[in-house]
Amino acid sequence: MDKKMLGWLLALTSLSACSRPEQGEIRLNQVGYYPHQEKVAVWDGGKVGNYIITDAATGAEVLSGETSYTAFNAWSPKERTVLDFSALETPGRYVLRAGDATATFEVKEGVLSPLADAALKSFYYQRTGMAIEAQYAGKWSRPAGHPDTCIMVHPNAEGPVRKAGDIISSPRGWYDAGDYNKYIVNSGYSIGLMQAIYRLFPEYFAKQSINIPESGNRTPDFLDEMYYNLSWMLTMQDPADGGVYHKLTAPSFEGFIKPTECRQQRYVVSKSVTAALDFAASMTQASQLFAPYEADYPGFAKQALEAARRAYDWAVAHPDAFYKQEELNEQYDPDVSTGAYGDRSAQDEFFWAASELYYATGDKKYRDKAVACAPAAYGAPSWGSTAPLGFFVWLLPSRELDEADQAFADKLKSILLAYADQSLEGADTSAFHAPYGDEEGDFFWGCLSEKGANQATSLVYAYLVSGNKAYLVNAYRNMDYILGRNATGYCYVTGFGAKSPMHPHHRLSAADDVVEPLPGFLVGGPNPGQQDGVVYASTLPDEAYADDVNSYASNEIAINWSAGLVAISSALDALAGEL
Ligand code: 9MR
Repeated sequence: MDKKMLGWLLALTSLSACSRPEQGEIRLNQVGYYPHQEKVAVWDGGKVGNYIITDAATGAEVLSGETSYTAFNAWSPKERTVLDFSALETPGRYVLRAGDATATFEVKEGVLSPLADAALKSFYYQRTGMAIEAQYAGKWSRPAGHPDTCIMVHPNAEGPVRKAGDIISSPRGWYDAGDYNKYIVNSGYSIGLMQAIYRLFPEYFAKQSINIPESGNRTPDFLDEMYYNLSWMLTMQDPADGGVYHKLTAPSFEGFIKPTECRQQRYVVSKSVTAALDFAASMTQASQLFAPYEADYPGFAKQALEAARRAYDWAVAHPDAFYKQEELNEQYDPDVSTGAYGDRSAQDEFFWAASELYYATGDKKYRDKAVACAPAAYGAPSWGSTAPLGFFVWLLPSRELDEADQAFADKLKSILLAYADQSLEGADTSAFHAPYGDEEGDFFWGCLSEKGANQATSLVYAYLVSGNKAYLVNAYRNMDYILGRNATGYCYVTGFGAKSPMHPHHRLSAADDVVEPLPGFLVGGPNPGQQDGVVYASTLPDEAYADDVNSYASNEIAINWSAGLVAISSALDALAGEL
């Protein structure tokens, strides 16, 4: 081959190398962006050149730009490149093209409204003891299951009057998760988190309509849905001493059968200090929030506060009554192997309950307890860590405080803001451009809600008490992560986005005859712990996720995780005008 030909050949090869598009995938928020929201996508495939955005209908180019930065996570060999197209503010449907990939997205006012509605509606689908009718549930209608009118008092739950084997009625309420049991700790916490957000944006919730049987009454649908579970919770209090049963459960988890096919006897099981306090705190909130709705719920506000005070007093008298399933199983039959929601400290529950009771009643004994139990640091709320809900009641923007209370609230505020500042560290240059998802510790059982959503809700609170917009911007970033800008490319809410979970560990979804899972549920998310023994496609912390019905450690749904989704999607939808 002569030199000239060799030159041509070399030129040709380099030309084709240059024009070969980079291979990778685009990860973005599959639900969409508000017009004035920061808009970022991530190129998952190394470095990439420029991007272009075209109108999905006409194909006309509307924006092109250069990539912003590339980043790695310590645990992953993958390099990611961030594309910022925030300049695009005109509502519409668009195609983003980079390298060899395209992704469609939407820019829209009210873009999270359908998601916020669906997240709240997911609680309706979880209702026990009533038929879920087609006019509200469409193809997901089902007959009533678990009436729970013949519940046995477990030998470990005897009280001054009720004895082992007695039968009580404890109907209504929500199924906890993928299983069919009802747990007070998780119920109280879930309602508490959602009601904390309701308090911030009552006008937002007053307008919300989600087509449930109570939609025609004068009470916001949000409160109607809370009441369905609160009314069950009231039945879990022993009238003789005010103590609250930890859970209502079958001895073991049911198989993947329909609610109507379940045959196990159900029991109320052991009173506990954490159940009593989560009950007390959420009932106290409810007593305030339902007060304007006496016409629909006569007497409930008063009843809720009385029940709360009694449960709180029981907790004060039994501060060490922790639920210890294994120890109980050694002493009593039948053994119970369902969810434990066990805890080793009730200080955070005391702080939350006492804070709520002080706000509702002004009684100083609650204030003293709240001050005594106040934590020195802040972490995102979860079922086992309820102190943040106490912060929220002290820092309620509409609340008026005297000087001493203001000084205490200011201390809490500085603790919350220190957490918020720390959360933001590195977020601007992280691989997925969000505070969440940049640390190995961000991935565990239930992480998407307990860290992703609840860190964002904490940032929303930090924004409301400080006015610092950076907190708000970063709250939306976590939502982007949950809705698709992440390492697996899943939009982790059922029924939303181009790629979402189809096989959640959810008995109601798996045992019905509908292909699509019930919509509006946020799955647990990547969890390198893999406690379910399922083989996941990847063991990298942020990719250890399996859309597999057996994967209860990464792909279950649960009311506390839905509560996190209700909280953040509603808050971000309510605050979009402030972007
Ligand atoms: O959310 C709970 C998680 O923090 C625990 O690590 C896990 C194991 O104890 O249990 C989770 O809660 C489950 C509950 O015990 C039973 N219903 C399903 C819940 C979600 O997996």
